[in-house]
Amino acid sequence: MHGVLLTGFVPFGDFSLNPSQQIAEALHGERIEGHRVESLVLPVEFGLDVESVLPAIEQIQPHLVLSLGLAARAPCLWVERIALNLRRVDGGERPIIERGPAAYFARLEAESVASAIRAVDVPAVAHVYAGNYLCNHIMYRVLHHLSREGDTRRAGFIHLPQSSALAIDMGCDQSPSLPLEQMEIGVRAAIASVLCSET
Ligand code: PCA
Repeated sequence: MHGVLLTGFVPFGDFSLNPSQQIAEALHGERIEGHRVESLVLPVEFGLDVESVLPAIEQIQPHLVLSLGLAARAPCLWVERIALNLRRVDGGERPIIERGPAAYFARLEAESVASAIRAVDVPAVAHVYAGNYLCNHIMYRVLHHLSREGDTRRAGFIHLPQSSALAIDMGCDQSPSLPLEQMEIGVRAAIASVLCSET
């Protein structure tokens, strides 16, 4: 098992851009700590997201699956600790996997990854859980997939704030933002820290 599968999402809702897509695309083909990054951009639609990720995990057999998404209210990069077995549906919530485990911990040390991101001067913290929308869904489904295989591969999720360009496009409302280049540096450092913690 070698390489990194890095996923991002297309823009959704009122957002014209999604920094997770831009960073996934920017890092595609790059080598980090000797591992090639393969990127995949996912639709923001329950079901279609996993339809492309799970086969890619089987095909690429990556050592690390890192997913990225936009959290417009995040004041910095959030390295998510937990994915819940919960998804948003019209008027409520329901389990992602009926009778599946209530939650999975990320297969990375969220505190150390956040600290590695801060070490390159990019604000980041470990954050409790990834919400109840697509980001939590992809994180839960990837962790569930890896647990079913009983393998030791690493996987996790990082939520990104708005990029500066997106914040400008949104009319500079109250939401925080960071320059895209800074977030890209942070994501690269996050990947390197997980890969280095292996060797
Ligand atoms: N953010 C959403 C879904 C896609 C994305 O980039 C989320 O936080 O669930």
